[in-house]
Amino acid sequence: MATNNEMNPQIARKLQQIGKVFNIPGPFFSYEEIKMGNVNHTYKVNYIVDDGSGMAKTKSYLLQRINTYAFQYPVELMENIDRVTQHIRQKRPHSLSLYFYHTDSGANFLMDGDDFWRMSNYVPSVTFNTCDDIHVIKSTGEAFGEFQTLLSDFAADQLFYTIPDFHNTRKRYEKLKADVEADPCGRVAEVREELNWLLSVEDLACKLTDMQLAGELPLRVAHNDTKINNVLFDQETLAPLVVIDLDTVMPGLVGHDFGDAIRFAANFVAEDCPEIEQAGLNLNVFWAFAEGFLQKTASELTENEVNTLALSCFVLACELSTRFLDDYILGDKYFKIKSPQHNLERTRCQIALAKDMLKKMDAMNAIVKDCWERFR
Ligand code: GN1
Ligand code: MG
Repeated sequence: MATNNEMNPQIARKLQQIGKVFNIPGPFFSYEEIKMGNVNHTYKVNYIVDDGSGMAKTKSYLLQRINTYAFQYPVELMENIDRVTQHIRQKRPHSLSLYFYHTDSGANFLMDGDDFWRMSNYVPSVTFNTCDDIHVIKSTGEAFGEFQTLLSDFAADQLFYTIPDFHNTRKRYEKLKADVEADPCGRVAEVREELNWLLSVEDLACKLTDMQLAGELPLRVAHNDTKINNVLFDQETLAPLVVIDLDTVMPGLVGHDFGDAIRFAANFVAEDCPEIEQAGLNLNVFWAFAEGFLQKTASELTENEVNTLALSCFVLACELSTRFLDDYILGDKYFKIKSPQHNLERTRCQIALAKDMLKKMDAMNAIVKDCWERFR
């Protein structure tokens, strides 16, 4: 935890002021920045409260500054989150859930100049960026699968598109091509190899989008950002507690959630690992996640959905490659970067993973089919 000496007094003052607007009781005493997530800024803020018997204890909350370059409709986004969290709380009243605090005027956000803030409960937990414990992976599959089924009776048309065309792979490619033409930072010459490979697989990478537009895959309420670190686990039992990061909960395909989870969790290395020769699909992890996910969802899936689950992993790896590469070409405006080549390294790692998935596609399909037959 940040001590007073390590805290930036200006940030501390700002976070304290925001806490007041959300009527958080007790003296504020510290904060720490949580450096997970590539888009929003997150702080854990700590207060002193009475434990009910006159003794002081610490209570923590999460304060987040939403990146409004990525999320251009933050008010609508927060409305989605209120609806979705309410729906989940009604269906699972005794489970731990996310709660966003409201201001006196009833808003679950605070606009402070150009900054857009929100505040939620803090759940003591562990998260994983990489994990080869197959029990944890299977639980992650169950958690995201259950998230889908909890929302399967929620009217998708009540949700705003917080980022329009978020998983429209065709549009991601079109944007990449247009930005390559413009080449505003002079970086295209250096990325020709990556670009050519991505263009060579364009039709396969856009298969889900094409099928969706042709009405061959149903729209559901999807999480749309199913990295394993968006599931919080109990520190002792490692049971999944709650799915977080609801910014992109909106209509989507089941393959978006399955594919994104796999491309993150089942890579042998982190998604931005520069040693790309080590990147690839860990079939054990794939299998464990598929078991958990299909156990929860199999009975609701259509045959087309099942037949495209393995492919969706390749699709999501390619789609994210186009996004990382596009951001590199535009001068790193969207994703937070830790080094000048970070977005290019991310691109290369996702491409290496996608190539390996192509080699393992038959095995991936066999696993999905077997799970579906057992759990449907
Ligand atoms: C972003 O910030 P985070 O980690 O929740 C991004 C995802 C990408 C991911 C890649 C809204 O997610 O789509 O897959 O980075 N979220 C948004 O790490 O663009
Ligand atoms: Mg996210």
